[in-house]
Amino acid sequence: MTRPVLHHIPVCPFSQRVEILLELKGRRDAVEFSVVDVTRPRDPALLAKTRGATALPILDLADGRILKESLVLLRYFEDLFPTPMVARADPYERAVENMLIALEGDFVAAGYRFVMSQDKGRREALAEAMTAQYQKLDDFLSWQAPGSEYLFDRFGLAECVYAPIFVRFWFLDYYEGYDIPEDFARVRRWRDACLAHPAAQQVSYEEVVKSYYDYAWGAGNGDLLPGRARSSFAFLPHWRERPWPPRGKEKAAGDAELGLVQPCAGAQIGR
Ligand SMILES: N[C@@H](CCC(=O)N[C@@H](CS)C(=O)NCC(=O)O)C(=O)O
Repeated sequence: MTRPVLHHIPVCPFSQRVEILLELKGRRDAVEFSVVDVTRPRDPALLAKTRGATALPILDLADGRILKESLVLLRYFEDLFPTPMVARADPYERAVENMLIALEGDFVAAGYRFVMSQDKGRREALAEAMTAQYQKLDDFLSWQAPGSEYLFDRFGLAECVYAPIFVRFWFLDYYEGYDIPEDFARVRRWRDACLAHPAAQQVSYEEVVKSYYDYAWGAGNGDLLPGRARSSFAFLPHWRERPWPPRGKEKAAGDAELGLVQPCAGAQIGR
């Protein structure tokens, strides 16, 4: 049987959500994960599947049917492979889980806005906006699950949603010197438990820092920064072979300093 294909950009947090869910179900191999090179023009065949939109991930069910939106995909796979259940079975508990998941959009947006900002004068306000988001999560977890690590007794659907975002927000540590303030111990404990879970180990700190260099200088999704010929999202040279970029946002680095000079033909592609 042909496997469904999940098309996603490199280091995509939204596709990692699905990867974690499948991992928890022992079904990681049920889906083919296909990385799209966002530094090249989009393949017209893929554009046709997304009806002209460039946003990914999309799930191609290999029979002409397409699904998108990571939260929708999570619920699709939860229904398709009902055991073991990752979401809560009890209707009340599922509603509590969904209340926490409902906070993810603003949380994600605050972190990306912060890392992509080039305006030093706004740094404090953006850090405060990020902290306000963590405060909301801290308050919610202190209310619903004061004594545990996760929202419930195990890593569940809410953790699938947030863990990849906590992973991406390592870029705030490296480029903005920002971490969750110590006062918010409950959300720190949750974040640390999510990051440590064996099912959420697909992406390393090093991969995030090196790949998201261009985001920290204001260019997302493979866009090219002035004076640069290669994006930090380029497949080659592989991120492991590149040096660590300069920390912070003091001085922009060029392709050579980032180890992004075009390698010889025939080199290997992939994670
Ligand atoms: N709400 C979407 C977000 C998807 C999204 O923002 N994808 C980004 C990459 S991580 C993207 O495709 N950006 C490129 C674009 O929009 O053209 C989801 O949860 O799946």
